[in-house]
Amino acid sequence: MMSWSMRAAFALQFLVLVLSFQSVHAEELTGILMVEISGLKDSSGNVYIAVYDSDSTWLSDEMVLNQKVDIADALDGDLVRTELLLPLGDYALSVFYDQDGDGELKTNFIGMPKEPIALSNNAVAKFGPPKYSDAVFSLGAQPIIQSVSIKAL
Ligand SMILES: [Ca+2]
Repeated sequence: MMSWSMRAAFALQFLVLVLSFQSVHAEELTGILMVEISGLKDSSGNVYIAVYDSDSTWLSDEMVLNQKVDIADALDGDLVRTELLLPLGDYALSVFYDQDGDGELKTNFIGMPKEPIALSNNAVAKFGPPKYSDAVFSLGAQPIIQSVSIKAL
């Protein structure tokens, strides 16, 4: 029969094992998303990349991540390149160039963007707002690149 202290030692070892396994597991679940933006006419100011993970939050303020990117810092030739680390899963991106520098996407009275924008998969609006299902992509263990072309509507 095991003594109490032996049992405690076993329990502790098991706990350490579980915890170390979990941390390894957590690292494996982070994916690398490279975002490449073309079509910018300015080499200063910022672009914002909003990351969404569901249809119900798509294009709302409830993004998973709202990444501000300094164009001058991220410029590589004609492209703005940046790298995002995200848990593995399905995402859609909305990117805009903050022309007036207020940190927000300027829209007109019916909600149409008045600053240059791009969506992942280069999804476009057809009869109404752009759809999450057109912009969604899967981020797995292998790094992926989303190349988007920013345009004024
Ligand atoms: Ca703005």
